[in-house]
Amino acid sequence: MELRRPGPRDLCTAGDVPPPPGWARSPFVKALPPELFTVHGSCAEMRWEAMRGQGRLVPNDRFFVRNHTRTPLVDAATWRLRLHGSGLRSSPSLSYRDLLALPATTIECAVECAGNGRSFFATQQDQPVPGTPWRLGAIGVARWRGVPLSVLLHRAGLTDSAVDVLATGLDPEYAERGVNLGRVRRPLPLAKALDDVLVAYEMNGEPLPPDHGFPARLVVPGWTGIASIKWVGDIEVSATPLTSPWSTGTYRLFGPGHPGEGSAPLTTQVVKSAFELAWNAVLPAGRTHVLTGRSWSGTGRIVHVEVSDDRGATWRPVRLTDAGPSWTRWRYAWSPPGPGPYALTARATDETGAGQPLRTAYNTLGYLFDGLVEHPVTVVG
Ligand SMILES: Nc1nc2c(c(=O)[nH]1)N[C@H]1C(S)=C(S)[C@@H](COP(=O)(O)O)O[C@H]1N2
Ligand SMILES: [Mo]
Repeated sequence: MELRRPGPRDLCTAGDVPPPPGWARSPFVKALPPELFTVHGSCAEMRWEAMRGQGRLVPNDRFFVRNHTRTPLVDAATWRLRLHGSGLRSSPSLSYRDLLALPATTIECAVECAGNGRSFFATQQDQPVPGTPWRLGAIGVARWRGVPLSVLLHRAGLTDSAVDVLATGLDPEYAERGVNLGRVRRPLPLAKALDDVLVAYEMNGEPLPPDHGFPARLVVPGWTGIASIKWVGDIEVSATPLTSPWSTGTYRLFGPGHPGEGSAPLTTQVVKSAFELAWNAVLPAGRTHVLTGRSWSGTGRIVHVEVSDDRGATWRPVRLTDAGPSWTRWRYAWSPPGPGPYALTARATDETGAGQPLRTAYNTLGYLFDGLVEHPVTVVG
């Protein structure tokens, strides 16, 4: 299998990862215009105002990117997906054409980084944490088409003793503080792997874009984004439990209230809400503004959303305009009482009763922020 090198069109952005020799400086392939994205090193955050007027799905050109290093350009003609391990009876190796010939399904689902909302630990809770300082734009929803992972595993012959499924990406090895952690990989328990996980090769009706995992990636519904391994080349199925640095050293909750080795590895996402509005938006006074937004959860459909413009003193229910399997869109006609600075807050509840607390319980790596976000807006007379 060969990795193609980016050409001259892959111009330099704000990448902070030294590229392998011969590679362009940019960790990304797609264009990241500033009206659609905020770039944080090798990651690109979606601007929420870019979703106003969009349908249910986040178009591929504005879907956030979370790269540990850089987007590899994988040649589909030589790519193979290898399945192997002590939990399988055979060790098949599939080509891109083999994958496309298998029974496929399409799902609408979110990919959301575990660190989405992380910056609010520092800005709202006075609890600075390391890591990419996302606001709320480390989420995207797409229609993913691909082969259920269960189909691939059953065809390869699962043994009765199989317990864990470890997918590994083809992007460069990742080093942290001088320690090479190897290729990005993370085990999934067999039950989840057989439930609703997809080996996706299409995103919103197009072949997966390079930045989102071409030629194939996992899509793990409801779970933190790290489970959805991009550029997958290898899937190990094991009869003994597997770990990786992404299931032991990170993507757990660490800190007060958690054991020294951290919580169990993160699985499902939490409840969040966002306005489709620029950060520090300026709105004219003396008018009603139709505010639009979305709320979502990794554990169930959103059933209720309300909005406050006075830091939670009073709440008003919003109109849910379209409740889908991924996120729920809503709108609220806001008549600001007068000019001045405001903090707009939305909070949602899902069908399991999970909601959004005033503050998120602190954890040292800043995961699973579900607290109330104060979105700053200025109304000018
Ligand atoms: N191989 C590989 N897979 C990966 C990553 C990565 O850096 N390398 N990042 C993970 C993380 S942390 C997230 S949040 C999602 C982001 O998916 P996206 O870039 O398509 O939005 O991909 C996951 N899969
Ligand atoms: Mo992530």
